[in-house]
Amino acid sequence: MKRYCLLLVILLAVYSSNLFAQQHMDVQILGNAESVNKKDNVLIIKTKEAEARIWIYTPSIIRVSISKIQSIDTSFAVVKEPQGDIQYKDNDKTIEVTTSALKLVVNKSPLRFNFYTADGKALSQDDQSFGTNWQGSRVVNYRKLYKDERFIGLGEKTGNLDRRGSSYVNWNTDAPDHGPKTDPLYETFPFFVGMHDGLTYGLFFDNTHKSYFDFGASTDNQTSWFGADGGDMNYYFFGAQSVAQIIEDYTWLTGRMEMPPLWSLGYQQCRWSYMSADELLDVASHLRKDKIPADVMYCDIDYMDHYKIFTWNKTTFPDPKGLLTKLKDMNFNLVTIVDPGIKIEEGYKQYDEGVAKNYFATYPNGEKYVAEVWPGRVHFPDFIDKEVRDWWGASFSALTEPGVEGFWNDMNEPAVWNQNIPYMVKFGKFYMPEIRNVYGMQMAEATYLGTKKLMGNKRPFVLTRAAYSGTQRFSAVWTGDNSAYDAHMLLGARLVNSLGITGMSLVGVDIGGFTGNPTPELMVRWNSLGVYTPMFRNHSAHDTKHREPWLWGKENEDIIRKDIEQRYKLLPYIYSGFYQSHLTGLPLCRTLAISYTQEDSIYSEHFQNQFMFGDGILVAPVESTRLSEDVYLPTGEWYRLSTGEKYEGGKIINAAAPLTDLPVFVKGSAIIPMQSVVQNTKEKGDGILKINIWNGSKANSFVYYEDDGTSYDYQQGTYYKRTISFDPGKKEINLSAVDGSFISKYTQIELVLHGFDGFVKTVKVNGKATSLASVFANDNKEINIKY
Ligand code: MIG
Repeated sequence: MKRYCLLLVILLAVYSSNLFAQQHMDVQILGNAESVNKKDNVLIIKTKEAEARIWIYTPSIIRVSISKIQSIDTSFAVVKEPQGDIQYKDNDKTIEVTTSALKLVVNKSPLRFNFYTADGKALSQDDQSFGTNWQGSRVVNYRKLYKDERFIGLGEKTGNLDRRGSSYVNWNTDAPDHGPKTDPLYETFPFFVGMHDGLTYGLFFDNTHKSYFDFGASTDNQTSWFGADGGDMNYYFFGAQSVAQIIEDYTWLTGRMEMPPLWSLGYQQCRWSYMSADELLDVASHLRKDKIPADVMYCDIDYMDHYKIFTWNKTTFPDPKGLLTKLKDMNFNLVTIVDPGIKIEEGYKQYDEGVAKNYFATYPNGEKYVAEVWPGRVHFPDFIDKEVRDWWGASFSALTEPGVEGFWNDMNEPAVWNQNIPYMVKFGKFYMPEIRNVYGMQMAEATYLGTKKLMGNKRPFVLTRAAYSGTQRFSAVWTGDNSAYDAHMLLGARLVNSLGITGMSLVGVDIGGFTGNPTPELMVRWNSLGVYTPMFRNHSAHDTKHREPWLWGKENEDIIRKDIEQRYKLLPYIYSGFYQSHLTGLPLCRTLAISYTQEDSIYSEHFQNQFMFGDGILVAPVESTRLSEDVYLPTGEWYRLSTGEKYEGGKIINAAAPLTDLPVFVKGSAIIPMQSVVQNTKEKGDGILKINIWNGSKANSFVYYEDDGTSYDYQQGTYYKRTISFDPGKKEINLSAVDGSFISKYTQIELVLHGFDGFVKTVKVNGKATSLASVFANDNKEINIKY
């Protein structure tokens, strides 16, 4: 008994000493302003614990950065500098910074940041008690949560369109088998749009550490907050009063996409893996034989020699150049995969060079970090270093020389078996947790800039799985390993739309679902949604059934073909849509929250997957098991694309949704340029551009854009651009004079009028009566059409 008691006493002692040994990480809250100074274009406010700096980037973008230590001010995302000086009023208790669009009122004691519209309406404010604070190196900003405040954004995040009541972590992660609620996934976009009281604002937290967002996920909805494990409280506040303008401002700051190669917008056929050149060519020929329009074939990891990046398997892919020539003859482009892990093997070029030049990640003592991925034991290149990026970029000659023009960057979270890269692993001077979220983006940058150099004036296509804000400058993204079930298809639509808010326009999901096997119905339905997905790729995992269009029975193949044909008909519209992304950052797939921000129904779980595909088309994704579905049509006039049936918006309608006809609607007054079916983007076609206009009560216009689809000449003015406008009041359609020196590949323009009263058979073109059918595309002067 005595012994027993002693043991108890010892145990208790050990337990309590542990308790006391535990260190509190006290919260340190940003305190009172002690000095206010302006240096060049920065306003600097010092408190006892930290220094806050304020810049005006544009009248609608103000940056605030609060740091405890003098940190290096660099960004992977931001490509712009402040455009102007900063003026401020130092009042007794506050400092006011005013622009034509925004007013920032800084409370001095304690230091809190409150944003208003220029005319004084509250947009977003610090929580007055907690504001910005620290626990050790962790920095957090608590904000006031407005009663009806909604939040959208954060890019590739699962969950609902309206993120109110949810919390998220940014920590780029390989997420196979993720479900509709899994978090985090592969990509980090710490940018959201907040909305309340009819107002809008945006906030970009440019911090690459592991970060956190909480949109009132706590009881009683007390605050919303965001923060990171390290780094500064460094954010850009956007004050534009429309979601579209906020996206335009955000992509002004973080950059916009260049024009993608036209071929990348066609149908893409992928598989993990086509195991040999012969198998790949068989599939390509089969697509042609069955007249399924297609542009792209893929090589997944098995084309390599033992998964060594920049090599080809000599047995199964013995003649890369021959393969590429055969594909080219069939008008196919090839995309090959590359992973970041470099196999540890003496005699392998990239390994030897990387070791010799010290290009790989290390432990703090300089020893190289070893991980295990597909090739076995590997080292990881330090893509944060420009010299390493240049070296990586130049290595692509092994792929560009035989003629590859597309480069798929996988596993760049980076993924390793067991997912646990020690926190002390260093990439140059950075520890892994500081740069993990930008590693994939830096690999994509290296890939894009390197292949662009190797390919001369041709546009490479780059696709990456991991990403950070700004990735749109270099690459397309896809949403990783999705699964073959309906809820995942709907999630895919939300992910694509959410990525659009954060600047990523060229986005895809694996059509059909990567893991698992879709039912034929799901395959058909998902393919029909793929038509309206910016990047249209059919892809599947090695242990699943093949997914090519002819494997679902003749009837289903016919539906799949017809849908893919629809994609090709829409290409003139889609390409013009990407031109819009290039110019303004507005994505091709737009959540309804962009244009119908104030309509409550669009945020309901039932309608949140709907989106606009470009300016004029509304798409309602429908599960494969449902043959009719409730659709919310926002305020305005709408037509069903397939039937021409007209609807008054601001209402819920029940839409027929057979597998042959996904509910797709066109907005009244929409202008949609289309073409006849072609088998691929290189096929010449019949030379007719079909400008479809749907009747409507409002005047509308559309910028039609065309260029050679492959080179960078458009940056020197070699494009064909004209504004098409429709004015129902004047009964007039106008094509502006052509801007740019490119000669359109179309020789005729056919006007196709939908929903117009009576028969519009003849029109007056520049005053002369002529048939509705045709005006000349190569008539570069203004064309005025009276109907
Ligand atoms: O460990 O390259 O998400 O698209 O097919 C899996 C094989 C590695 C993951 C990618 C998937 C690709 C697969 N990859």
